[in-house]
Amino acid sequence: MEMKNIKKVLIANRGEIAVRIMRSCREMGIHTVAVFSDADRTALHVRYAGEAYHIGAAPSAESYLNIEKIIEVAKLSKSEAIHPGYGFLSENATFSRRCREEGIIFIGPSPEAIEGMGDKITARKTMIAAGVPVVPGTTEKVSTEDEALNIIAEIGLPVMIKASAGGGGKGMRLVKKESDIVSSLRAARSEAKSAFGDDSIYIEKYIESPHHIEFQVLADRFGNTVHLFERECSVQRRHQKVVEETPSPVMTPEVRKIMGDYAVAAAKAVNYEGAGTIEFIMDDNLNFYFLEMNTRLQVEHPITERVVGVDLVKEQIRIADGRALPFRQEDLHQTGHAIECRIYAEDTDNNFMPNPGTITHITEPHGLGIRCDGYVYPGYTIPIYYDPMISKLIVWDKSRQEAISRMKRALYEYKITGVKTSIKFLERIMDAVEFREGRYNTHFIENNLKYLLSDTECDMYCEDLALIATYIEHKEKIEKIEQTISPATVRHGSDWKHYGRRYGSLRL
Ligand code: MV4
Repeated sequence: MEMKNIKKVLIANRGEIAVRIMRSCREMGIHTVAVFSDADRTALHVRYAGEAYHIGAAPSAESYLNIEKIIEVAKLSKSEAIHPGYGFLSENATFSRRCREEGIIFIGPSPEAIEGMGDKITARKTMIAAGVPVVPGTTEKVSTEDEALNIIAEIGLPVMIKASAGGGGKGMRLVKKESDIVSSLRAARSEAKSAFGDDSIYIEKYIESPHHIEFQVLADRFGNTVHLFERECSVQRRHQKVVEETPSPVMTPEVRKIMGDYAVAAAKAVNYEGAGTIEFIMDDNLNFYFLEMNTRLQVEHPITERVVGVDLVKEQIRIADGRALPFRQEDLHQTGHAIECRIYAEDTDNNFMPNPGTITHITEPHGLGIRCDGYVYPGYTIPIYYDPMISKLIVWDKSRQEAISRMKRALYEYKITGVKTSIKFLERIMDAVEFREGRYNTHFIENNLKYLLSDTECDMYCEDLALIATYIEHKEKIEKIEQTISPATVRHGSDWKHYGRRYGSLRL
């Protein structure tokens, strides 16, 4: 692929996303530069890159968040561009601006677009002006308690009090009772002040039991903006996504078209360039509202890549290099169904406590329709300093039901020892009736926690049943054999272990 300027990219990140980005660079003939902390000397992204530079101590504040150090390495290594991945500096307007000042291409949006969407009150105003539906609520920041009470009287309880500088669920307060309004307001304000250094707050009507549906967008600098359809991200726990899928099982072609057009309008409203995500919440009647925009590549981007057939990282790099999008909206279609499971090193039975440590053994799933984006290897120690995600397992098949079956098969094949993982928990999600029928919202995990956490009665029953059945079969075989052939054959007669495993793992 012919490039204009970008011949070498510094990846200002670690873990699976650093490896993911380098893979696309390699296919494009672009050299890669890794940066690493003390905790990541032996990490895969360091081994994979063409060059690697140490940038500081293990805590991210001293390494992956050190803007000046990373810029220094970009210059030293003669990298023309920096890809920030997700998390860390990916939505940091100062970083985007410092890159611009230093003549380094930031593979992401302008500082103005990051700031415009980072401030949620500003984003709401911009969306209202662009005609994009937002949740009913305030259009300006709420300064006084009287103001808040008047607004709440108008829109009615329950409401969400949100920090303008927040996002992703940080600095939110749900208010159900009139007597809680003033105290929640004060708590939200002081929390926002200490967390973000900005106590601006706004109020929205609370949408009960919503779906989280987001639209992927891509925009080049020539005014071409397209969407790559939706991702259903309602399977989440404490604002941490667990399973994502596309298409959304609740979406209709009509609503998809309307929401897609709004997603494009939202991106255009901030002169967006690059890859971004427009996040909506949707109620059971398919009413939807803009919530926020994520101005980065997202963790769950691979399901869109699989169903739409676009390498989002390559497009990000091409856009940042000043090239036009190679497709128009009418060229893009969804084919089949993709699901992603996030595999975490965590103890699901112990309040999902992170469980970093040394991987002793790992067998990843393979075969038709499977993608496993990871970064660990046998003997690797998952550091305590960062997010404990081990990998993302993405499957594709023609239909949703087939994709679920394939995910179950892939999770069955996935073996990790040394750390506790969320694999069993994910298997139970795939078995849950509400999930299988596509009838779930953002409360799915909390509503089904008991079933999802422990070995269910059904599991126990089936395993017991399998044991009893194989025992009976074993006895019958022995009896038969004793009647007919010599006793020496008996010991080969029954494969109880095989039967037990088969019935147990299929949970019939
Ligand atoms: C809401 C809401 C209900 N009503 N706003 C959570 C993350 C942040 N992006 C906004 N969030 C929500 N805002 C109103 N007016 C419910 C949530 C919400 C949520 C949204 C998306 C995905 C998961 C969620 C889990 C709990 C609450």
